[in-house]
Amino acid sequence: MNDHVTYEVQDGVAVLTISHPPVNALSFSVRSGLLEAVERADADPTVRSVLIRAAGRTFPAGADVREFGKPRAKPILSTVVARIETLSKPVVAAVHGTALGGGFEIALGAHYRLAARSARFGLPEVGLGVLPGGGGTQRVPRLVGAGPALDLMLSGKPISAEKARELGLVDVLVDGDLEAEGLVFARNLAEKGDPPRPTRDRREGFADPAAYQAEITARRAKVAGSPIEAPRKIVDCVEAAMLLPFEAGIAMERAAFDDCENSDGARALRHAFFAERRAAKVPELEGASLREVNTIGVVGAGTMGTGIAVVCLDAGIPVTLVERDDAGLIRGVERIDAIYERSVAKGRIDAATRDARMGLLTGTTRMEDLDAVDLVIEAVFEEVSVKEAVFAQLDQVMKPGAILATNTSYLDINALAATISRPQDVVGYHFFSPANIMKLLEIVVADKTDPDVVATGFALARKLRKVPVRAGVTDGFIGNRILAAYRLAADFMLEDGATPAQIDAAMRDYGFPVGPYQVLDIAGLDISWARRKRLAATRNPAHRYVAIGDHLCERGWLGQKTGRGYYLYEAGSRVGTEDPEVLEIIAKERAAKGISPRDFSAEEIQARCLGAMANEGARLLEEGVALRPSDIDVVLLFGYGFPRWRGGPMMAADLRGLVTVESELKSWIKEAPEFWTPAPLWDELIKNGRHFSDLNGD
Ligand code: T1G
Ligand code: NAD
Repeated sequence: MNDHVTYEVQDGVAVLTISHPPVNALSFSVRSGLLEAVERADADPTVRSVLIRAAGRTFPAGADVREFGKPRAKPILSTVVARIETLSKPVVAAVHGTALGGGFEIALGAHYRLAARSARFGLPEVGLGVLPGGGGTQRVPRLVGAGPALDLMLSGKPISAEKARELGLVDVLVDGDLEAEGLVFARNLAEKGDPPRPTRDRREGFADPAAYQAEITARRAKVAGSPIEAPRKIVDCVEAAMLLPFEAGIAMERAAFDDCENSDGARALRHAFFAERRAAKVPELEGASLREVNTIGVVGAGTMGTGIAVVCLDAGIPVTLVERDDAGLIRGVERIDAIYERSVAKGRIDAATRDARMGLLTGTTRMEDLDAVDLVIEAVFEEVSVKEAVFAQLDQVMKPGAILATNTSYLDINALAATISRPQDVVGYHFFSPANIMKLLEIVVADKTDPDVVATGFALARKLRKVPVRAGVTDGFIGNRILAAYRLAADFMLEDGATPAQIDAAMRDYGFPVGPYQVLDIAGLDISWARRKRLAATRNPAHRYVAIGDHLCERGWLGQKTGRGYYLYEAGSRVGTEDPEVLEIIAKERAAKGISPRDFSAEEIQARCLGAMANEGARLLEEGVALRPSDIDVVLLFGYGFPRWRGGPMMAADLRGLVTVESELKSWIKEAPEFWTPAPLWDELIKNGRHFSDLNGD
């Protein structure tokens, strides 16, 4: 036994309790403690049955992911699970919380499973680029067959205890005291002389071999195109479960796991898992006292204001929505209502929930009605004068200590804060469109922002089920700064010979859902045009500038909303076709600059776009706008569709090799020195044999 696994015999039942907060991850110490305890129970003559349970908030939520990528200390999990399974006395697992991955596999090693009705069971390993490695690919199919087993392993989504009971993965649901009921159950087994029931010997799931194989064939076709190996390995292992002897299946699972564990995809997905959690750890949390946020005001009921209002209402927070006039207000409330109608129609919520949430919404055209709210989120037009006017009004009406947040995409929040009497209460809450869907929330900290205001923002983000990332003030904060660099790299290639379709296809191949020009047409070309016009006065004339986008906007071609942008759109269609007139405009630009067009391979297009993003990321780190590289990755993963299995631009640079990426940047310097010159951070890391991930702080 050790600090993480205790052993106690109660009336003939050996109670093995796992305790390794916060989620009882199956670290080396837990595995070795568990194996020792199981061995002891088997040898202990006073023991007639065994109960495995966990202390704290959950049964083990899986292997300790922090141990991945390192030499694995023995015993490995499948050894522990096998020892539990082959015990000569019946073993009962009592599950509460989230039994995920290795935790679920421990329970499958037991002969009987009791679960709190609120418990959940899942095999999320695919989300980490691996597969169940503790025997799950061999034991689950034995109980439930190929279909449900592959649902669990390929989706990675947890199921409820009821569903697990229905499938035969759980024997008893418990509403009362789980430990007490577990003890009684284990004691009764001994008294009745019920034998161990090794899962490896179960065959309920193989009752219909033809259906089983048909499921395998169908799923194999579905995962054939997966960018990572794990889904294909999962199907192979589940197939083997019915075709091979148990131990051979286990060996195959082990080999498959080892193949995946250190793949780039798995390393990137592991990085994303911890990056998301690390982003919530910001210096302002230290010693912070959170401000109460029980009521929220939203000013501006347009695209963003309405989405933000829905996010708050979904979290059960009363919202006061302010618009300039009744027409704007009615439009806004109708939009919110429509969002909820769609959710009811799709069965995501029921009518009662819709009514309850709409019941928390108050609409007004009077800014004074915000005098009692704890926090206001401003989402009016992206114009300095309009925002300053609104903040001046808010400064007048809002109570002391209230928080004034702006949803601006680009504007200088320091300048905005300086226009009112309480700059310490001003912060940026940069949501992403559609705000009720996109998980990312950039919390932009201005020079005078009070640390409590920042800390309150991070706590609120959790309540709003958003992924918060801290950003400093600069034009476009983290996400839109990186986006601007990505687009500029693309524009340079457009001018030098590529087409929008080629660039978009290459970035889709890389893993983005859509390419940069498709995104522009979806969001509208006018937003970035407005930014270019705003920056024109301060732009260095020596810097390379691509005017193709301007020429399209000057013609009113603003994207899908105008039926053409970089692509042509049939009325009502969201699928663009190549536009010969756009290609002509591009050709004219080249001719005007004396550029002879050249070909770009998909690989070069991807390397230039990723190089540009990582280089801008390095600059953001040097400027202190981003706290750490993994924050930049989280922003791109949750706000810009960056493929999760690539890890984000900074992780992608690490995986590709900093020397490789830096030398590519250097090879493009002559084309636009101000843009392609590598940030000094590259050299610093390379000469010290370090990577961006070494700057993530843990
Ligand atoms: N390993 C290590 N640390 C973990 C962990 C894990 N499996 N799960 C959570 N943590 C840390 C997390 O980093 C955070 O740390 C703290 O616990 C709280 O987590 C052989 C190969 C369980 C649903 O994929 O989905 O088993 O930031 O903030 O929102 O077949 O954590 O406080 O320092 O997420 O309440 C499979 C992963 C592993 C589950 C709780 N298991 N975890 O969510 O808290 S692979 C998983 C989760 C495996 C075997 C295979 C969630 C949660 P810190 P949290 P939460
Ligand atoms: P929008 O034009 O759709 O909505 C703005 C709304 O503000 C309009 O309904 C307008 O009537 C209202 N408004 C203007 N002045 C007002 C005032 N004085 N009082 C009350 N209401 C007023 O714009 P949007 O796309 O929702 O953008 C709003 C803000 O969010 C901008 O700063 C924008 O940069 C930012 N933003 C937009 C997106 C996006 O994708 N659209 C994403 C992130 C952030």
